[in-house]
Amino acid sequence: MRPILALLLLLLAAMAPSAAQAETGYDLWLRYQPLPEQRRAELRDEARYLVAQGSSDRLKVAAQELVRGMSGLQSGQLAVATSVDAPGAIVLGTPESSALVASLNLPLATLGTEGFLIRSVTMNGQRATVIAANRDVGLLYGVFALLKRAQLGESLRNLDISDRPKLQLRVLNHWDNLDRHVERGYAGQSIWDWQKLPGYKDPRYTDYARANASIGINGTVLTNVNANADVLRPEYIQKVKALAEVFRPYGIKVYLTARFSAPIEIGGMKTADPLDPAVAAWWKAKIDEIYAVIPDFGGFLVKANSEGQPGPNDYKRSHADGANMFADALRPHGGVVMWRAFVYAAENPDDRHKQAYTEFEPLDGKFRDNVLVQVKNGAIDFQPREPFHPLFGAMPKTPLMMEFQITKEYLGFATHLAYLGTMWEEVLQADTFRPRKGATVAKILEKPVDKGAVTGIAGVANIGSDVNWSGSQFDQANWYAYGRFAWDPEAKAEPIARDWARMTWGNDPAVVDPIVSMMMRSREAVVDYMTPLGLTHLMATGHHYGPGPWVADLARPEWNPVYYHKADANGIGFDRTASGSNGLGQYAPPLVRQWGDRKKVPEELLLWFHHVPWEHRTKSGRSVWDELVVRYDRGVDEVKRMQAQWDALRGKIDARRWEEVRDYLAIQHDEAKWWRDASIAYFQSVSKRPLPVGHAAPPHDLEHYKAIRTPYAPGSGE
Ligand code: BDP
Repeated sequence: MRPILALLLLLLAAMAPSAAQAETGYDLWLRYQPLPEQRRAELRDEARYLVAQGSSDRLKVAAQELVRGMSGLQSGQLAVATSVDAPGAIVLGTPESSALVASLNLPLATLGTEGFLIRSVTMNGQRATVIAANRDVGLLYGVFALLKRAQLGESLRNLDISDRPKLQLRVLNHWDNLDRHVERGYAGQSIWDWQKLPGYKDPRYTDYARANASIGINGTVLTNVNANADVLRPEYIQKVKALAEVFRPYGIKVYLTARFSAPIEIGGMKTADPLDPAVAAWWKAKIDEIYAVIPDFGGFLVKANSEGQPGPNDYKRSHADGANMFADALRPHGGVVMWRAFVYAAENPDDRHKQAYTEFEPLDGKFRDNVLVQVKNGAIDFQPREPFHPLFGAMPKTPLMMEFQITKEYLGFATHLAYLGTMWEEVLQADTFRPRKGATVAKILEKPVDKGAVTGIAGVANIGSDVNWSGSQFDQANWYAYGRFAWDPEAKAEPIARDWARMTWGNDPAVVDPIVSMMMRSREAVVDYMTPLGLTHLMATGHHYGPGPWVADLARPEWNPVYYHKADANGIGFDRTASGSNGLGQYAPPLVRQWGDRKKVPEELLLWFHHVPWEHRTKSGRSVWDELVVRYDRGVDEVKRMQAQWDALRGKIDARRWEEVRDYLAIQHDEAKWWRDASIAYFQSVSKRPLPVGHAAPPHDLEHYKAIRTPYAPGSGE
């Protein structure tokens, strides 16, 4: 072949869109790849042109996204028109912005400010699809809903869809520092390039906003809960303003973390006492200053008197005193305070599980109405499995906000495939029995405590500067699922996984089915190889990378894994019943009865609530010791199964993403084995029992595992 021709062919091959093309994961679930030929032709007929009526920035970005998405899926530019005079129009507008929409008299009254309606209609005698909403932001959500249908290869005919979010504040929490280090981040540096802001607005910020809008996220806290007061300085407020401008058309508000001692650190004051009028005045002036620059600023997230952060307790004031000071200054601007309930104190010898409840429950009714108390899903700390936090249902007069951790600090960082949708569904569907049976965590979050009271949810982001955004292809699913649960806390993990898989990897069932099955079993695998049967917090010190169940020498008792498992020659587990710490007593009576009984407690919570002898019979008939070993092995085996399923997808998925996942699964397998071997070696040194038949001894002795050091693992020094 002549060289010129060869070069030309090479160039053409590089340009041709195909499944074999190297995808990086940057496009997330918004890939808009051409659909298969037949479906593409149908879609061209269903969506032939766009008529967007209105002039706002939000309508503009909604229209842009629709054109971008449909053009990609149809493999041809979607036309834009000003009137409906041929079949196949997509009409976009609110009754105020669009005469066409107004003429239809659509039932929009129940859709609120963020809901939308999509309907197949006849307009000017032509077949059309209308996307309508009360406000422009609803149009954006409607566009993404229609695009999702199209991405899934579903028909756009005979549609009658309406939807609205069940929670008002659907927020990401970035644990990002101003030097771009992300606390517990496994996806590179912070995406906020503070040094180049406000002058340079990285286009990535827009893609971030698009991705978030596509799943209904409407707020983002830009900075770490372990806060730095510098972000409140005027030059940083300008940088925050620049981000707010990028996000505004996408319906996303910005929030910041407020360092409680900021009046001292950047205000030159002697005190940060919330009841000192000069302190309150300083915050009021600061808040007024922010709103003068960012009129739709969302408010503050505050971590106070927790893990060394300053707070109102430093001045013998309560959390309510602290939160209310901010709330009063924010209220005139419509801002909120998200006040974290994640507190536990070194000086407090009581079970860590109990401390947040003990401190916050008596404050019910004492917070201003623009305060939300933000509660982690479980009472300890984002572990692979925890029972729901006992505060849910226990503060009926206070808006409680759920806090999930999307970044997998305790579930294998970026490399382990662990779909968190199943964990979140488990927590959200848990029955609190408060005030009565059926009051699930989801229902408590959804129901405003008062008419007009605010509701919300927060997720600790797993987003960074990595090209694939989240550190791994599969961790994108957790960002996606978080948005879906934030929109509808009663959603189900399986269909969410399926939607994500189809949009991310393609609609071929031979690809989707194995991926969904891997995802659905993945979190339980992590539980099995890290913390089976209700064990918890056995990770190595500081960075939490790898096992450390033997650690017993840290200053604070509750920093040591031995505090959580309490294994000794007789048995294992934390007695939280009335004979122990009575942490269980913080739950409603039906749960106290069920979980307090060793025979009735779900086995996955056994060692969370009970200290049982090693020979305690589990449901399988095996002793708890044997069952522990069986579960460690089950976890490792599950990872092997995932590897086999993934291997079988070779060639069905673009090579770069496939190889990345293959390599990550290999790392996961090695680390699952490390967890299993080290944990068994340690617990056997305590239980002094033989391994059940058919289960191999760890290849090394305990000293070997104890000697493993990974001082530079992400998270060291945090
Ligand atoms: C812990 C993390 C720590 C966070 C803390 C929090 O290890 O980095 O600062 O949660 O939520 O799990 O405040």
